[in-house]
Amino acid sequence: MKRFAKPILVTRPYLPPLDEFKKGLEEIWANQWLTNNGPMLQKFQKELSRYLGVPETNLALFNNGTLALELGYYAMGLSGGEVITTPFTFVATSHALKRIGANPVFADIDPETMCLSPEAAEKLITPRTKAIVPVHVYGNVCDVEGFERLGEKYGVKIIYDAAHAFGVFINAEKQRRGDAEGDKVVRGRGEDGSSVEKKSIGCCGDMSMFSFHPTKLFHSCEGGLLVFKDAAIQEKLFELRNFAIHGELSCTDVGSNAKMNELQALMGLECLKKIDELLDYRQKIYNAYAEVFADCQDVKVVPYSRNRAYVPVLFKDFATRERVYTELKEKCNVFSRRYFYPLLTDFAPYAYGSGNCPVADNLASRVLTLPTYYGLPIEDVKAIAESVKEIVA
Ligand code: T4K
Repeated sequence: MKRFAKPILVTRPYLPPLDEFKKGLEEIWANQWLTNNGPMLQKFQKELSRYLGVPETNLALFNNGTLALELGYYAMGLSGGEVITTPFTFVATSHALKRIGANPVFADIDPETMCLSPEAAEKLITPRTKAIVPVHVYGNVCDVEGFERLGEKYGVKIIYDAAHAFGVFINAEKQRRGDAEGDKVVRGRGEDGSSVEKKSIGCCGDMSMFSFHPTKLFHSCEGGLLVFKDAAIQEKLFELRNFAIHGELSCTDVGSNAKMNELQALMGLECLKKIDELLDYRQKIYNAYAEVFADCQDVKVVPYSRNRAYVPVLFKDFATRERVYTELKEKCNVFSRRYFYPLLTDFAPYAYGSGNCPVADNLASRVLTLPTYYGLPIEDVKAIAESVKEIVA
């Protein structure tokens, strides 16, 4: 079992070449403009529009994913209503609902994709339901067609937490919006990781949120992006992210300060230049883990992430998962994470939903996410996988 001299963390952020970043800093210095819808932010928005194939009118950038969700939920009118969501996610998905006075209702997940199950969600729809919030957890794609059907049948909004799904593209013909809004077809990746012509996952449903936190495969130091179907909502979102003030004399709503600043936008622009390489490297890491685990019955690699944002593996039971987590740390100096354990319903603010999601409960107790990031040597990946095999043997 290999013990690494330096700790191997579950993830490390990609950092662009410092000289390139400095050129951008010089531009910011020359502009003497640091935030409040500056030129770097405008440039970032344009580049994201091009990369995702979504018109600029259907995007809004924020200073982090959590506030993007909060203001997105608010703008979609979810306050005071019930919202069906998954307990198998990061707390931000639900915190943002609670903070605008919406009530999260937890439904179980699909045993394969680990994303919210449309069938389980449908059983919980009531006249008070205003929306469903599925999460493309780990970059695994939800049953977007199933949720589209629910949205149409019950007249509820479908808002995706796509925090993990930047760089995920799905079949153009499956997109609700098709080519009607002039979306460009851009480079994406298929289920086997190959490059294909597809369109952004962010185009599904009424709204999607991508997180640009440094623990994500693509980041802007901190940041969040909303992609929405109805361009008319953009003005409201721009208003809400800037206190809902208009000039010096008017304020029309209870807005927040959720503006992305110029340094964040610059980091995002520099990382975006490298996105294909970042995605390709993650695929190589995934392949290396999958190859080592191929002959091991006791470790199941979850294969569904399209962007390989995370490498989740499942063990036969809770005790084995806990042993692997601890021994990797203590014997190998490798820091895996138990994303997403405990379930949200095991946390005090959401304990009212406890016990209703047996599939999520089971998977959360057996899952571990292994280190993956740009630059993690493939031989280290193989050594980590071999250690895991030894621990479970
Ligand atoms: N929805 C979902 C489904 C999400 O997963 C998230 C965030 C959100 C919404 C909200 O989006 P944001 O508001 O964050 O944009 C992390 C992240 O803080 C969080 O962004 C992320 N999900 C969540 C899944 O993971 P921690 O507490 O696990 O992060 P931390 O600080 O322990 O970092 C993880 C590893 O990365 C550590 O080993 C250290 C390393 N690291 C971290 C940072 C920040 C670095 O090497 N460099 C760094 O700069 O929550």
